[in-house]
Amino acid sequence: MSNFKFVTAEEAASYINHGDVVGFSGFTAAGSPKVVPTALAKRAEEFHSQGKEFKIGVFTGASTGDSLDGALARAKAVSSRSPYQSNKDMRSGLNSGEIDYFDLHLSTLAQSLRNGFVKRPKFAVLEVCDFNENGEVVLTTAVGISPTIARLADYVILELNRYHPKELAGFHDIYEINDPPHRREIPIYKASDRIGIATLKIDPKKIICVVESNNPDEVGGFTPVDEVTAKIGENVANFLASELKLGKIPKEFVPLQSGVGNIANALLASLGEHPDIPAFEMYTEVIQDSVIKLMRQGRVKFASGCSLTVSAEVLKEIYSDLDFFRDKLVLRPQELSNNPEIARRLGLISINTALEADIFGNVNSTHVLGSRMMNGIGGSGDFTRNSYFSIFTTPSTAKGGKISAIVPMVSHNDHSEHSVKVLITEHGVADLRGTSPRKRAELIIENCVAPEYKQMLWDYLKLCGPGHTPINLGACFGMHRTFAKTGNMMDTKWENFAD
Ligand code: 0RQ
Repeated sequence: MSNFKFVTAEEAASYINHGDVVGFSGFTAAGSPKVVPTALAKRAEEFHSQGKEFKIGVFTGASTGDSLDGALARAKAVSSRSPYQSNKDMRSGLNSGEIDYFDLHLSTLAQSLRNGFVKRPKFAVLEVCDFNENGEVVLTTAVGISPTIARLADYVILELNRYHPKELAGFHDIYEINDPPHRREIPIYKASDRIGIATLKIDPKKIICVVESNNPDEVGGFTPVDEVTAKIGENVANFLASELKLGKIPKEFVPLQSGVGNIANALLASLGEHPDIPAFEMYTEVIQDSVIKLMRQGRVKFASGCSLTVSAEVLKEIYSDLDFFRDKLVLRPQELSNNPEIARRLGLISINTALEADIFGNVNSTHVLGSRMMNGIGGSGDFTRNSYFSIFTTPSTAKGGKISAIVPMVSHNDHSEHSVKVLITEHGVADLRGTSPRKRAELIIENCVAPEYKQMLWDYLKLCGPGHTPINLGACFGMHRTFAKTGNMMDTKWENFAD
């Protein structure tokens, strides 16, 4: 029997007060606590109904499930939030200005907390599947920032989620890097290297209570591959196969990083099917359904990640055959899964999704029309700048063709032209390596833009004067401004904007 105090979710939530900063485990909806944050949202609503304030600061690994971000945002219980979210209620809260949201590269959050650049959490709420009296806990489907918040927080609340089997012990590689000036190299030389320990060691005196639960991760399913995502996947796979043939990728191949979402899931499936691409390894942050399927087929040999962001069916499959996956999967803190040093050393090919790209290869991953936050930069910047080479994919249009994903100038810049090496849409590939801005513009318009927007972008280019980077300052946001006015970029008339 445990010495730790078992309490209800409501009692655990009652320790947390207005103004506190709370760090939660998890990365995406995988491994994030469920019952404590929901009880916390209820507590906030009770306070609000009595006319009292109740808001907390929230740090997580990345996005979370609805019972965390959704419940807290709907209860208006969040004063600040970082680093990445994808919940519609949280998104509304931060876009309305009600929640102070700040976005940062996911690999940097743990050190920002340690350095005191951001507020230190008073509480850490961690989802675990096992623990012992010494405070050694087994995390569940993600590691995220758990090692750092468990060490920095004054108090730790464990959410013991019995949905996850104790046998997950051994899947995690827990390691925290030293801070400067004592930092050394991180001794990961291949995706499958393990450098830490399997459990997270917490000072048992800080564990104030344990709450039992039995809830699955709230990972949404993936939409089936459609014509556009299939074509993007095929273009990426053919491009990598030809790079391999040309000797620009070592014949043993290099590990892949792939982003989050439906496109990323679909394109991995295409890579797996390509006959000229050898079985490969992943060094990535989010391990999605397609990776597990490819592992079964022997096409993915090993996956190192920060989270198992898989659908309920796929998680069941993993849990029913843990021994098969034990030597093929490892979950690490995001400080390691997304670490620039390791991305550069292993020579990752990074593949992430853009919201929009411009004709020079600058990429916007985060803001709709320059001002509305979608999810956050996530790990895309950690990998893009430090990879062997970086690829961005995007469908060439959005909102039924009313938006061209390729524009004269991005309305927000997350990844500059210096880091973006290859742009791929369903129409083709623009290999931007070693090209000038003028050449880039030609390659992108010719190869990647949707046919209905091609002439519009060629016409834009004609409006641009001389100079290293052709630009018309009056017209460069003409497509965005037209969309804001009429709801359709196709209505753009350059004479309304051009200098
Ligand atoms: O809107 O949901 O209303 O239909 O944006 O677009 O095409 O479904 O793409 O789900 O793969 O997400 C960049 C957001 C893409 C994601 C982003 C609208 C479109 C749709 C979603 P609806 P899709 P995805 C590692 C890597 C940043 C973090 C990252 C992301 C919705 O990939 O968050 O890369 N990336 N992390 O209609 C206006 C445009 C648009 C547009 C698409 N140009 N203008 N709306 N949409 N293009 C993972 C982690 O870091 C955890």
